[in-house]
Amino acid sequence: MKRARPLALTIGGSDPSGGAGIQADIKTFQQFGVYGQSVVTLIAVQNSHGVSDVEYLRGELVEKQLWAVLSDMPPQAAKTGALGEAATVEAVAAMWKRTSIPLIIDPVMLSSSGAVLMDADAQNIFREQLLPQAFLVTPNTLEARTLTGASDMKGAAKTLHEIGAKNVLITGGHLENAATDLLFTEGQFHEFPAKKLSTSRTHGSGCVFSAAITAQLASGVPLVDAVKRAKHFVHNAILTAEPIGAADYGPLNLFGKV
Ligand code: PXL
Repeated sequence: MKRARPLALTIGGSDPSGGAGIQADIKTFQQFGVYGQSVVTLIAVQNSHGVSDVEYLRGELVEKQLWAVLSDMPPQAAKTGALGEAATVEAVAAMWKRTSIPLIIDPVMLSSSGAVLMDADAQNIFREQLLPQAFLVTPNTLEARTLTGASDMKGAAKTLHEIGAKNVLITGGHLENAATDLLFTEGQFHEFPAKKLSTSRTHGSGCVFSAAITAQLASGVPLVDAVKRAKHFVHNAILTAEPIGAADYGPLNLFGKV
């Protein structure tokens, strides 16, 4: 019998310009041959110039969306992006105690233009209730530092693991000279080196990276292979990005082959 198409869920914010947030996640799921689902947590008003406003949806509405999806068509893997406020983090954390679906957590805190996508109260609940349920957490170097206080990436990865994340991937896109990612899994570090690309067309790259991993985990790909292939996908998507939007901070090419 033909294997059913995998489903993957993203829980995050809407980026109307289509380059980040749930829009980027669903496009990425599609490229990986996975059926995409989305639970919306907040609406960001943004384009290539940046974020000009954000409205958080009620935690109760997020909870109802989650239940609508999980009670009817549970995905094989799910990811979180921008969660906004504490009630939303609590709703996701409470729902996840009732499931065994692998959760990939992209701890989005700020947009590149500085909009608050997870407020201060939410960060504490996030650390206490959600992070311990992560199959994988994918902070960039700045988020890793904010969450742990550690400035060395190996130390930060170990701390995130001690908080309870099963696996940790610290993404290196914000490093100065290289874009080396660091994975901590099964007690071992794996480094994924890459040249840093000199472009500002990187809007949504963190979302796309974690979505590409989520899609593959939904398809049964082992973690290290999933990270390797996701990195390749993001690298090519940045390399082949077309000019979209008036400002320089444009989206990736999300039509790339896997
Ligand atoms: O790239 C982080 C991110 C995630 N989710 C939403 C965003 C952004 C950045 O702008 O707007 C909705």
